[in-house]
This record gives sequence, C-alpha cells and structure tokens, in this order.
Amino acid sequence: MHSSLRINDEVSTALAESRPIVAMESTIYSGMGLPSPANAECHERCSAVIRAGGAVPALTAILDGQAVVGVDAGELDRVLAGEAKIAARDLPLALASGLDVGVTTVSATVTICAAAGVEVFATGGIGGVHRGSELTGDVSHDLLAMSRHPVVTVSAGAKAFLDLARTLEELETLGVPVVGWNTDRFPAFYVRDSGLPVAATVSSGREVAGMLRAAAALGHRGGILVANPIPTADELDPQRINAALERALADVAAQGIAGPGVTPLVLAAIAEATDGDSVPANLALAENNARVATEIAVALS
Ligand code: PSU
Ligand code: MN
Repeated sequence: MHSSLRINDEVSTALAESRPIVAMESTIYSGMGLPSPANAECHERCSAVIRAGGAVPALTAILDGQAVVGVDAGELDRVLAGEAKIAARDLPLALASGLDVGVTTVSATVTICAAAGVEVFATGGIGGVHRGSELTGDVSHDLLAMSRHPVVTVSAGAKAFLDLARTLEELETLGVPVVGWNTDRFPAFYVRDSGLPVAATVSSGREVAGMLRAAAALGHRGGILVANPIPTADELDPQRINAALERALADVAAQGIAGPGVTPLVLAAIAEATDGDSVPANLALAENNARVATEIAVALS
C-alpha cells in the first residue's frame, strides 16, 4: 500500500531542519474559491510573501490518492483546476479510493498539517456557523477540526456570510482560543470589524508561538485562531458588501442549494454583486494572512 501522506522535498528538508513552514489550503485557490486567473495570482502572491518572510510555502491538496504537503510547480495547475472539495471527513474515502485531484478546506488542511508536523497555516476565511443553522444544522467542521489539532490558523475572520456571533460562541464551546492580530474586534472578511469583540489582542508572532508552546506543555491538543483584519486600504464598504451578501444568499436559497455547495455559489454571487470588487479584496486579505502566518512560523522555529 502506498503512503497516505506525501511531503515534497522542500518541505521535508525544512521539517528536518526545523525551518519555518506555512501551509496553505487549496479550496480558495480553486475555481470554488476564486475565479480564474485571480486564483493563480492569489496562490502566487501568497507563496511569494511566505518566501520573502523566510518560510517555505506548503500548499496542501489531494493528488492521486495521497494527501500532499507542498504541491510542486509541475502539479499546481491540476490543483488550481480541482473540483472536488475535500473536508476532513472526506479524507478517508479520497485517500482509500485514490482520488486523482481534491482541494482541501480548512478542516482537511489542519488535519493534514498535524499529520505532517506543520504548525502554521494561512487561509482566507474559515468556515463556521451558517445563518439559519438552528434549522439546517450547517456548522462547518472547520471549527471542530481547529479544536483537535495543534495548528495555528490565520484568517481574516470567518466567511462573510456566516452567523459570526454564533461562530465565536461555537469556538468558545470547542475551546479554541481566538486572538485578534493588532485588533480587539473579530474581522468580517471583506471588512475589518464585524462589531464583535475578541477576548485578546496579539501583535507579534512571538506571542502566538508562546501560546502554542504553552498549550502543548499542558498536553492541550487544540489549535489557535488568529483573526487578522483585511488591510485598511483594501477594505470594502460595509453597506455595499452587506447588500451584496443579502442578494447572494437569497439567490442561493432560491436555488434550493445546501451543504458544501453553498460557499462556492455565494462567493461567485458576491463577486458578481460587487462588480468583481470582492476579488482583489480577497487576494489582499489572503496575502496579508500569509504574511502574518510567516511571522508566527518564524517565531516558532
Ligand atoms: N472562505 C472563503 N472562501 C472559501 C472558503 C472559505 O472565502 O473557499 C472555503 C474554505 O476552504 C473553508 C470552506 O474551509 O470553504 C468551508 O466550507 P464549509 O462551509 O462547507 O465547511
Ligand atoms: Mn457545511
């Protein structure tokens, strides 16, 4: 039987030498997260900022039935074109059935990071508690996965169209520390302030590294969420984005779509409703998260 985990040479060497590594999920770089060619540009910019900060980028994905940590340049196009969205619970089937290409969500990525020994991960926005979840039960496994694996996730808050207050409550229930990066507010993806507070503010990679090491010393296995607001210059107008969100959610609801298919459709509808302005904002926040994740990875190494 072949190994379920494939770590590329660059990431293996960095692991062996305890050099900083920043993992990236692949769903945001696929057509389900961003339209082409913005998806490739986003991957390029995030990788570049990680390298510029002195860390090794490690894109995660499923390729030929293996969980890959560090997608090589020659395989990148396959991942960017991936159409199977793989959350943690999809990993057993994807690996056992030899799935050719799968893109990983936050939950799959933190699971794979923990298996590989990678401690820091940058994304755009995490999944969370969906609006109306009291009826649908739609709560992303991202939250539980972050509570299970000792990985720092850097995100610009949660996906904009979620129930953010309930998402924070659920993170509390699950025991995931949420810290704001230079802010005491939980960001709302395209805008810097959701109106909700976070319990603590951090302003250096060393502080976050200290938290992860302290948790490990207690035998606490969970991760940490670092909430990093979109840069001020790239922020969208809250009123405009909220109107676009409402329209996008109504569209998707009218089509009767539920479950994992919701996010890709809502993101596409938001891009349309903002005349494409949501896309550069998404790229800017992803790059900013990669920069902060790199600072944390450097502090940990
Ligand atoms: N946020 C975005 N774009 C995305 C996602 C989140 O702005 O593409 C993806 C992430 O990969 C996240 C996943 O882990 O959506 C959560 O999906 P679900 O709600 O089906 O658990
Ligand atoms: Mn879901």
